[in-house]
Amino acid sequence: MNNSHIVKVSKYLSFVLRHQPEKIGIKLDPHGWVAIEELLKAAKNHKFPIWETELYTVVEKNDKKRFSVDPSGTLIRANYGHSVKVDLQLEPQIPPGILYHGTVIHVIDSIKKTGLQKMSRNHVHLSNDITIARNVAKRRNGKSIVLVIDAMAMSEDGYNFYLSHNNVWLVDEVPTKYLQIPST
Ligand code: HQG
Repeated sequence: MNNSHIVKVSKYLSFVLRHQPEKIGIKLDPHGWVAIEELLKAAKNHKFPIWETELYTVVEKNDKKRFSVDPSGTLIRANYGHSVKVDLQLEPQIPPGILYHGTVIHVIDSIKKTGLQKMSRNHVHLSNDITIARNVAKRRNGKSIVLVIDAMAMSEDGYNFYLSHNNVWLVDEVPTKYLQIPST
């Protein structure tokens, strides 16, 4: 199975399991799960056939652990990154003192005004690893910048943090006062 094909399958699964399940006529349950059988059938009907072995390769080998299969082995969901409304049933957790967010300098003025917002997703995504934050920033066009978040203070002030299955920290927003923005 060649890697570029696996990347294509991963992108396709991200698209239908996070953003537009209706495009291929599937419906996620309230927690984001869908039957693997239904997903594979729908993908095939929409001219993107996926072998079951490919699907499991993507779930298991994916660099960012984007997907999970439930213990029964019959359901699949995306672990994070949704724009469709789903309740991932994550419990609030105490975050590390500091978290990072990678972005690009041309959105800094806007971030200075409104803080970090979830934009089209269900959460703002943060990392405890600055290298990961740098890589998130590099996905975008423009000069990268990494913001430092005083997660400890936010937590003490009552903001809930959730840890996704792949170590991405999720929060509803980050108001400006908790942000340290390096000068540009
Ligand atoms: C920016 C990938 C203007 C924010 C990654 C970001 C991540 C603002 C963009 C995951 C803003 C949203 C998520 C404000 C935030 N004004 N811009 N007030 N507040 N922004 O893609 O964190 O490969 O929704 O800085 O690895 O970049 O898909 O969020 O640039 O974990 O698995 O608005 O997606 O994972 O972009 O990335 P995104 P993100 P996957």
